[in-house]
Amino acid sequence: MTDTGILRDKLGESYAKLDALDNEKLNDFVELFIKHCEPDTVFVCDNSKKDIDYIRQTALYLGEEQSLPMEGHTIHFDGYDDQARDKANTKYLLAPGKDLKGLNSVGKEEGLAEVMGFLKGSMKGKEMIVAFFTLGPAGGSFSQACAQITDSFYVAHSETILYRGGYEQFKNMADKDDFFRFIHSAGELEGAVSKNVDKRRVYMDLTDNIVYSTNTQYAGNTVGLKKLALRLAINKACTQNWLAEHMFVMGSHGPAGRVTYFAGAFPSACGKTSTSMMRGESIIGDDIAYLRNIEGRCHAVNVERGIFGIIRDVNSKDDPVIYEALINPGEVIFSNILKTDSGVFWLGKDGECPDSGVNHSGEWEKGKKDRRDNEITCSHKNARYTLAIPDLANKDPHWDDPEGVTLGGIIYGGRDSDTTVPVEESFDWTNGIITKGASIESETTAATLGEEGVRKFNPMSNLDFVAVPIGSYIQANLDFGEKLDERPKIFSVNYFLKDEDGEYLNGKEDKRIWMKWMELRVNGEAEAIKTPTGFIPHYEDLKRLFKENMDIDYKLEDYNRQFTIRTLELLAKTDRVEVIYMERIPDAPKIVYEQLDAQRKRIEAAREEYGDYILPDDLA
Ligand code: SPV
Ligand code: MN
Repeated sequence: MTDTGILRDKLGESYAKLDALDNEKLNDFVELFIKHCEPDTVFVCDNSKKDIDYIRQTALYLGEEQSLPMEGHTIHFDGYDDQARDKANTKYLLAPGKDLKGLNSVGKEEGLAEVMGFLKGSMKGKEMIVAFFTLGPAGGSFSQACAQITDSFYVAHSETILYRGGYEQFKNMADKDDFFRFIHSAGELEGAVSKNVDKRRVYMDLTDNIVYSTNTQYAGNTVGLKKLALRLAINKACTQNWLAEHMFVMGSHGPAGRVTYFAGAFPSACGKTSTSMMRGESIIGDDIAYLRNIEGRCHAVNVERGIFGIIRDVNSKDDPVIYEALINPGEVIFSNILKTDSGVFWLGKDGECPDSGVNHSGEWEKGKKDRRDNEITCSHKNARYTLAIPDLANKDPHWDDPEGVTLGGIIYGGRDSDTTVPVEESFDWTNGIITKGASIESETTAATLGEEGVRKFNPMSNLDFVAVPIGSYIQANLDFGEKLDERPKIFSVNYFLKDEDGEYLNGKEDKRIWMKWMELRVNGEAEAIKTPTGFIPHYEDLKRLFKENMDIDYKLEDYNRQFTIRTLELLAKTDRVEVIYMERIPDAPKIVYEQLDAQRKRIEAAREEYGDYILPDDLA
């Protein structure tokens, strides 16, 4: 039974807001963490403008954010060693008898004792915030209720931008027990940042749909509705024949006003947001999508309503739409960039970087080094901006449709300097899921702590978030497609091919052309060349698309270099992926090996006939 005495006492004026939701499980959750974290006061956010303003103002008042000269803009700093998702300390709490086959886990009892130990008394002297959101548009088949408790006004503020308010949904819930719960405390602070990052933990309990996060502020570790909820959703989706994916959703604008919808999964910092924000197309979401079978067709929604995007290299040339949103008035939280008296700066912004200012390392000047003698750049490579999609000029008219949009295509991307072509269509759903999605290897980036540039296996770009054994997750993807009457086509893209001198083989905006080609393929309006690994574009089609869309004369020589079938590298990749499945994925479905083996045989046969490096024309 909930102790309404302690709730009334700590919530004060907020009590009526919680009471109106009439939800015993929610009251118990709030009470438990009031007793455990010992906040001075508790604020309940009912998603009214007044409450959202209070959260924003308090983030400023407490110094978790600072205001900037541009109207609506604020800046937040995470601690110097708290700049990315902490994969090592993000673990599933494993109930006795459960086996997650290699996923990072800790015994439930032991893990709970540890994280609850860190949370004990963690809100003394602070105010606790209780806030409600929904994942996916409210009211449709996709929507998932969530309750967040946090002592960070920056986290709560971010959530009011990134997610749809859920207070009303909590009032009208059909099943009052069906909500995800997130408890976060930044822990002890030093200035405005988490002091004890050595005690940073993100522990997830899949049985109770609750996530515990502490001693961190970086949004990927703290904003419950983002990557923490994705893990809970993947677990739920796998048992209910839907998919929770690390995907953008966007509209690609084809001939005669036609719009074809695509979802795309790319590892972090591999061009996912900039693809979804591409010039000339329209955005629905940039990071997380749910996919459902609705009357035999694949529907997708953006789980979020905002973007927490990487700011590095966002400039007027490469990302004009985002850039405009970042240099004009409107609500934006910048994190971990450089603040100066004359404005803000980040790596790759238009203009010259100032010599000094304040950044995630404190007072900064050019050449400053950290404790490990590494030069500190003006902004962190994983520095970000947070803004709302409804504020964007290029939002798709269907961005908030309760039943989502019907997908024509699914795209898998990755950072690959030497193996796969810039764009390729798979033979069919099964082939695409296995040889494109489940075979992604991507060179690591600054979005997670650790070394950069190492080729890492990352099935569906979702490895960091998969909450069920990988084999079952792949099987769930296969089954999902199997049950559709109309399947989206599956493509791979690679923006990161390099030549022998390490120069990129493609311009940053070439992806616009790959998108146009995929749009035509989905609608049966372009022919293709069959390779051992799928279908690639004809030169003439790309030449026309480059001219029409970008006024570029695309050279045959460039096409040949980009679309050469690199059989040696492809064979090596096929072998590497097979070994990974054999060694690390004990529950891999048999079809994985069958598909990889068939692919190897096709590559070998082509190699025998045409040589190690095959020009597209040889296969046409
Ligand atoms: C990513 O790293 O994939 C992101 C940002 O989208 S985070 O919130 O850190 O997950
Ligand atoms: Mn992401």
